Amino acid sequence: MSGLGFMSADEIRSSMASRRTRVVLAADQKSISEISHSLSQAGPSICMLKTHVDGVVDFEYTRWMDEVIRPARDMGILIFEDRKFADIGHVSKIQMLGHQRIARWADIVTAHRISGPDVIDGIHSAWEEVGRKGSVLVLAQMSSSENLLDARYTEKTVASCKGMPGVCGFIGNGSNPRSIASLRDAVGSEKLILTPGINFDPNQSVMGQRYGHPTEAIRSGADAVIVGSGIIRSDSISSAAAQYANATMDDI
Ligand code: 5IU
Repeated sequence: MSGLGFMSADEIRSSMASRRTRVVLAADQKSISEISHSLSQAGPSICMLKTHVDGVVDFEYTRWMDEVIRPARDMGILIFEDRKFADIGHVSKIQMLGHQRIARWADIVTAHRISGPDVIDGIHSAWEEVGRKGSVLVLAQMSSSENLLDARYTEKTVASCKGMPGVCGFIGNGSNPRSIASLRDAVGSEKLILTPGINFDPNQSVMGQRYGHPTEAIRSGADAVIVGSGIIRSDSISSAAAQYANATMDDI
């Protein structure tokens, strides 16, 4: 459907390879300046910046583009808005083009499979409308306790989405190496697996989050790990980011 095509898993893999890190920074912070600061500190050690733009209390489009998006692009870092679209295709398109103008700056967005496969078309039709291309990561597992994405849901999600050109991969549960390995078996080698629920210290988890180790996650089949608190809540964002990056690249 998209005249511009899609951003493929291979394009994303080569972007990650050129940066020599498999860390995605989850910049779960409430102001543009905090996110911009984390990006400037962690930048050399990350391959993607993951945002939750609806949590940014002082969001303003021009500042967002100038202080977050442009610096990330200048560093060759992909922008990943973790919006978790879940509505019908048409509404997801409207949301991509809404006041935050996600389609204009995000290279990758997340979506649930729950509403049907048309959510993927809705998202791509928004990118097409603004003359850009991107890709969708579909939630196949979650890291939070007692979530409802059980093995059967995971299997159906992967089976129905792994052949879709507009899907570059899946989100898996980084807290459990066995879950990642079984997801990799189902996904095969072409599509990406990114895993949140990653921290050197499992005791740091709050509100039902669960954590696994970054090296274990990569060894079990993840292409990249998503790290928030482990980096942004540390005393030195730059050295924590470098430590996580090393744990995803060393001797693996
Ligand atoms: N995130 C999860 N678990 C999931 C999914 C997304 O933690 O299953 I899907 C997001 C939430 C947060 C980041 O933005 O990944 C993890 O942050 P911490 O490393 O601070 O737990």
